[in-house]
Amino acid sequence: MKYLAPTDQTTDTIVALATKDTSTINIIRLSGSEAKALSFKLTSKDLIPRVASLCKIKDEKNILLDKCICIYYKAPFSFNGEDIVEFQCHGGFVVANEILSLLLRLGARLAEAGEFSKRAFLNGKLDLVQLESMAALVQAKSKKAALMLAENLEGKLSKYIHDIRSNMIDILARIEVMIDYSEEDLDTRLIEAIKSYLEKLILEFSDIIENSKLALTSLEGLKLAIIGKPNVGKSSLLNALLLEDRAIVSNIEGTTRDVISEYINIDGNLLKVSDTAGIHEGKDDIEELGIKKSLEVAKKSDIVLCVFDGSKDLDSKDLEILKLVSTLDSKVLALLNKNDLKPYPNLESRLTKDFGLKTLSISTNDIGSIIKLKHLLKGLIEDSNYKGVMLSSKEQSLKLEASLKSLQNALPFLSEGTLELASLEISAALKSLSSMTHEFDTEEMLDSMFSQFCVGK
Ligand SMILES: Nc1nc2c(ncn2[C@@H]2O[C@H](COP(=O)(O)OP(=O)(O)OP(=O)(O)O)[C@@H](O)[C@H]2O)c(=O)[nH]1
Ligand SMILES: [Mg+2]
Repeated sequence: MKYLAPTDQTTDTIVALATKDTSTINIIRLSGSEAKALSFKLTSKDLIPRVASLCKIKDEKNILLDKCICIYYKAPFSFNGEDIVEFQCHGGFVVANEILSLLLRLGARLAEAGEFSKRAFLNGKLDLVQLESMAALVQAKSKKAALMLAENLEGKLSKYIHDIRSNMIDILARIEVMIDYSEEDLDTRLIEAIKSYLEKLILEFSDIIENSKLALTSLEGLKLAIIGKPNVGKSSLLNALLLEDRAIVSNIEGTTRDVISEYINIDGNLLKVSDTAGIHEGKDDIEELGIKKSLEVAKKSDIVLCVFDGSKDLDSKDLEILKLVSTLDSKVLALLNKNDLKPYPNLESRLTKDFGLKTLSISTNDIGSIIKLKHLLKGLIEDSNYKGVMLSSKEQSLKLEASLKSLQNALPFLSEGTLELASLEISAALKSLSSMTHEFDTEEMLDSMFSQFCVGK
């Protein structure tokens, strides 16, 4: 990768604990021009780059603080392009803090939040996309999101943006040259080629934005709501999914009054599951409030499990709920519970054919059907076969949307031959796209223009 700026040897040497002090092993990171010299004061060892050395750490009074593994990364071949020394010391509260204090006494400064990464950005080691991906990776609550973020950290999205930027710069340079031609001399084949490239980009960008939606939601963990009329077994289902008696279960209608939420892990994907109050005509204000809350939770959920009593016919309450479900944007799965009882005929086919719902027959008492349900949920969470580029933050999504909009605006101007206006829109598209990784530099466009064309004017 191109370096934006050479490593600034005059920056402070910063230090921080990279792990929680409750870990069994703690890592202290020291970064900056003095890192190597400071590590020598602690270890009395001339550390060899990228070699793990077992070192005794002693303080100014020669008191042994710890025996730990030290690794030296020589600039610029480190995470942030500076000299870095990592101390892998013993865990717990005391040892790491003693070493940290010693380094501070010897002249290092406590790093501010994100300062190691900021230096990585300033030294051209990571672009904005990679920084955002790294920050999100630490927080990711789903396997799919983590895999996608790891790819972006490796540079998948950055490369995609970089390649399109180069093409857009090239297009802009060509348009700038054409602007000076008279209308009759316009290269219509070139304009057509530019139009079809922009149309392809518009489709690609829309696809990326659409396919990134679920991935972006799954960064925070998906939300699942269990809804249905009273007594169908919603709370029993929550307990079965959790493998514990979290919610009160009884055959009295309206047992659950408030929303109960717990997290479950489905094959590496964290899912926030909410059991809700049975939806029906409430008998009192509190029940009404509970039902209102249930509906709100259902609306905000990514997945809704709509539970029915599979041993009984659908009644007016079920039909009300089915009407509600048809208005939701969430993925809905209809569960026919109590399949240990005699099933009501044709219920499954009615839900499938008349209401277009995916169904599963279960019993909350039967672990086999809960495993089947978890399997189906895994499919819903990881449903897309999309293998293209994924965005790793909502900000990136907004920037790509802005770029897409400008490209759409450029098309009619190209068709009309009003190239100045087309150029303005493509520049705006380029600017939005560029801001995803780093700021757009007009010099780049000029370089491209002057290097490729003999303008001669
Ligand atoms: N036979 C059978 N009974 C079940 C099953 N699941 C739940 N039940 C029973 O159905 C009754 C209602 O269960 P809950 O889980 O409290 O139902 P709910 O939908 O949460 O009810 P509300 O909180 O009142 O809305 C209880 O008596 C459960 O034991 C099942 O798979 N089979
Ligand atoms: Mg309940």
